[in-house]
Amino acid sequence: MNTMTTTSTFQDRKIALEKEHKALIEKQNESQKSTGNGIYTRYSNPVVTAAHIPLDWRYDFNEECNPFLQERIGINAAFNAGAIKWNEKYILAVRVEGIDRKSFFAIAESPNGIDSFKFWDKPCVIPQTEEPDTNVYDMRLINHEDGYVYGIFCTERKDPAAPIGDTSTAIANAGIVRTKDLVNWERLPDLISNTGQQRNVVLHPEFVNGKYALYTRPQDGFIDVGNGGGIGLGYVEDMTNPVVNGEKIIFGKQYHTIYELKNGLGPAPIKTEKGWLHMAHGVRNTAAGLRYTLYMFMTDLNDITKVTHVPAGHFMAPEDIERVGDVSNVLFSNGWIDDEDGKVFIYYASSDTRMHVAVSSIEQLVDYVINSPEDTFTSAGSVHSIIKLIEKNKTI
Ligand code: M1P
Repeated sequence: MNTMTTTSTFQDRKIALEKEHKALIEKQNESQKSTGNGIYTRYSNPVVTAAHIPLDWRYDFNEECNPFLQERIGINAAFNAGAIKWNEKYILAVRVEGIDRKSFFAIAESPNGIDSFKFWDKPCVIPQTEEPDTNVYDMRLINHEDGYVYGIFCTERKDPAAPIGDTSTAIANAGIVRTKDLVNWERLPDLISNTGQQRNVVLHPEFVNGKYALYTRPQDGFIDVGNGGGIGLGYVEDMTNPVVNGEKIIFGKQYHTIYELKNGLGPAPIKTEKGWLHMAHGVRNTAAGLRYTLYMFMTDLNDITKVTHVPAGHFMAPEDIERVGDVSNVLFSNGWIDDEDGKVFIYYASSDTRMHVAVSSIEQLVDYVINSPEDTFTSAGSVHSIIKLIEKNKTI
């Protein structure tokens, strides 16, 4: 072995890697310069990517063991993050996916919500139930009025009923953890519902008639929702025995909409003076595969089962580089932060690959949800909405 060469390779690579990583973490973000739609402003750079993962999670820095300074543990993607404001910091519970395809959660924090996201020292350690999770992903962080921060995520295990030779059919359910410090996570039993598999389960932040209210997304199969689907709502008496009762679909899938094939709630809703503000994803099929876009709706403050406003179509769809990734043409969001000054940081992932931020405000979002025309479900209806707007503009 040529010691001189390997030593210089190791040192040079270490310096270069550290420099590159530091520059990435410290890179400032800028709002996009286009006029935009007046509803939100996108920021130019992704806020978290696989390259943001700390180097010591990936490299063995002992020169004797790793003379070429090879990456020993590869990270494939960093996406679908839950979000919360915590001790004045903007926190993301990121779905980090290794090159071994396993996802796990890791906390990244930023001082301003738009850049400088830095991961905490180690990924989150999620205790197991008696039936270990094969894969976990898409955690929603909910600051519940009971004093706990809940993390509701998808847990996936191989379907024991899958025929021999079928090595991919799985069963999805909602896993539940809670914490008071975002470091120590108490695992509670997985959700118990009688409506099939579950993904995109979200806890409402307030008690409803003394009960925990959970938004669900029942589905018959692992990918296909089948006869299931839609955003459901059910009630749990005790989160340590999370049996969902009275589950009802409050927002179903519908023919010829952006949520024709399936939908699922994003983060926990935000309470506003006009109603609960919701963001969800809608999925439709195309010749190029599934297309995931984000949409918004509002529910009644006194009856959270009642949808009061739904602007037609998507609120946000993949653009430019967002269109491409491991699962292309996907926008997915399970985290937002409503700040004390009324600003809203919308954290969204593109194409199951990276995280972005767009900034809006409660005022802008409520205006959008209440004053945008609803879907008429026909082309003639869409034309009617446009003509109505043109005529209105003529009166100015
Ligand atoms: O690949 C797109 C998304 O697919 C699933 O979402 P849903 O259950 O609504 O179809 C999830 O696996 C999600 O993580 C992923 O981003």
